[in-house]
Amino acid sequence: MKSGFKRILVTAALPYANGLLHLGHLAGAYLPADIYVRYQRLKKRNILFLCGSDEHGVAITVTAEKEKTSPTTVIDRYHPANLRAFKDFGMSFDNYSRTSLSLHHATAQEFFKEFHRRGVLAEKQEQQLYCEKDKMFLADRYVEGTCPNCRYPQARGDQCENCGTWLNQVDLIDPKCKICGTTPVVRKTRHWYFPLGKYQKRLEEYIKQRSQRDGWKENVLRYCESWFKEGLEDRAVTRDLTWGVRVPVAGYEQKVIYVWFDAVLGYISSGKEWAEKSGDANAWREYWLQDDTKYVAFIGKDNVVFHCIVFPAMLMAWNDSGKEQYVLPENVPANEFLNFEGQKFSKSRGWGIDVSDFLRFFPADTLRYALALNLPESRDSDFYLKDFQARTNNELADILGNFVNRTFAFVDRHFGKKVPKFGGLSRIDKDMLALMKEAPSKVGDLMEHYKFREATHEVMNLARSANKYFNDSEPWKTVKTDAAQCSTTMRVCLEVIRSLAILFEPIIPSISRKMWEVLNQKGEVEQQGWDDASVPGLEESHTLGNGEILVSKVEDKQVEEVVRFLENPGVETSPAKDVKPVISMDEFKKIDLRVAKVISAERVLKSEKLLKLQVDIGNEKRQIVAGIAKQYSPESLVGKLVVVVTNLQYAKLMGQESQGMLLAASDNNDKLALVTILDELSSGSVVK
Ligand code: B3M
Ligand code: ZN
Repeated sequence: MKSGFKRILVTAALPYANGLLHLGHLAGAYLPADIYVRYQRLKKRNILFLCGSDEHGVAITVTAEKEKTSPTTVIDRYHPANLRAFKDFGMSFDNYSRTSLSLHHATAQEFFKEFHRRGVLAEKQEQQLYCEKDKMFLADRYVEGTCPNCRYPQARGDQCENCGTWLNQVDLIDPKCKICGTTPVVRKTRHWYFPLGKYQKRLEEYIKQRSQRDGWKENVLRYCESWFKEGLEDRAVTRDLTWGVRVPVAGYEQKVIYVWFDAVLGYISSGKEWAEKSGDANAWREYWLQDDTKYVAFIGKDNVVFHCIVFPAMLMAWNDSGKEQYVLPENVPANEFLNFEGQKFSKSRGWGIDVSDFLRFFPADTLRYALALNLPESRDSDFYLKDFQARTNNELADILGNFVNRTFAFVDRHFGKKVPKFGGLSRIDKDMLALMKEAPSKVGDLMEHYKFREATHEVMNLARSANKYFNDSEPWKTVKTDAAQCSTTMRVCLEVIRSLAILFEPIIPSISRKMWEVLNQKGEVEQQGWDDASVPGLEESHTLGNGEILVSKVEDKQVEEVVRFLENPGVETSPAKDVKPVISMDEFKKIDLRVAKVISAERVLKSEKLLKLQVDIGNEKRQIVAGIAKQYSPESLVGKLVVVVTNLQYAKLMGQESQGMLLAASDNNDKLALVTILDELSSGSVVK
């Protein structure tokens, strides 16, 4: 980091909560961001890492319509699922928020109101596409057509995902309504516009200055230049939709703020939420409102215009008020796209693999490593399962894993698991230590310049050299002929393992943790100092931990299994039968479940199946008739704590009223068991 900066703020694009994350997402923004942040933490920099779900916009409502459910149900399904996938992948966000929070709505409205009040926004009546059949304006993804820029046939109303152009929907060639497929007409509607054009000069200056200062990527600069060349235009920042942040202006109650206008502010809201959670509601200001913060925004290439042009312009507009001064991105290291087995990831064509599915087959770190070496940093790249297998087996297992294992096995056998002492250093030892010495600054420099592919190569190169050093030193010979030399060799090997654990931590944190454990070092590897990896740090005679397999190889049959899964995902993913559609928490909360104590039980006359129970549900007694006579004798139930649905409509079974329902589980073979409460609890306790 250049001097002058006192802290770092990192954001990674907020993924839409309208589907599951796939490997392409990881390679675009998330893995690079996480590697960068973990590296900076080891450098002991004051850093905040923010992300969250983007839960507005037509991306969400279209999915809701397709799944015949509500937008809330969609975001309540995908937000937790994606949070989980990120966690399993080892993402180390300080906060993962969601834009449906009222905290965020307030932030977005505050910006909108301020711009409106100061006359930054202009109201205009313009032509928009309107579907006469669906009787609505076709905002954003509700319309598709051919991109006027690159001729991609499925460009969306607001953006072409192929060339990244931010479109004006009326410019689409041959537009079609996404709901019914008919050709829309143009109609006038009123919207508020953000005058991007007015900011063009300042934006050009801003990008020039920052790119000189922090070295922006060529691909990002090219995108920006082409927009500037076209000339920036006013953009509508309201939409004729019901899902989103309400426009806080009289007469606009029926409209919402354009999703991109609220989404970028989601980064700020995520900071506010983080601050609230951390107990100091103002803590976010330290990062967002000081110009000695280095703000780095990680994104995929399709988001460049919003982060390099729209967001900075919005922040400039805010800062012009003289109020708080928001920090603008110092860099926007956008990646290109990752393809899967030679083709674009595509949800609609069902091509690709979700993070959560991939992680059912293989550990996160093997994926992190393979992706890190294959990041689409300057051009699109491809993920092939065969490559993944080769990277895991030939590099992670055969180079890193093997080096660590053979070193431990040797020290275990010949030095009783104790760190041997440095004897005299011969040439080859000095050379190895020199490589170790220069690694942190060499790799660190690449990290600072967002070159994570090369950084990963460099760290593995250190392991590669260490393996060669082990071979060339022939400790299996010196152990018999030159004990001091053997001791030096093994000490050097162990020191390199310690360094590798630190240097690999940003890339493969779980494997690093294991290495740290095997070395039996104090504290966590992520608490170490990056630069400490350049010098020996082990204590002589320190006892090592137990060796363990660091990396398992990927077998051919595992790859075949994934291929089979990809060909037929349904078979693997839904082992459970009778899976019901997802419901929201609100829907679940409608069911009143309570702990009930069985007071008495008897058979229902003439019925083989039914028992009639009197139960205590706290403030009242209920009679319940349940089909459990085959499994339970009446006596065995008295005194038991069971779970009863207390707000179900009463029913009559064999002439007996049942004032609730017992919860019971049954398997496919009609075996049945009552749901009971393990510990003593008072009747009427709520089950949730
Ligand atoms: N949700 C688009 C995307 O997922 C959008 C990013 C928002 S970043 C503020 O690619
Ligand atoms: Zn295009």
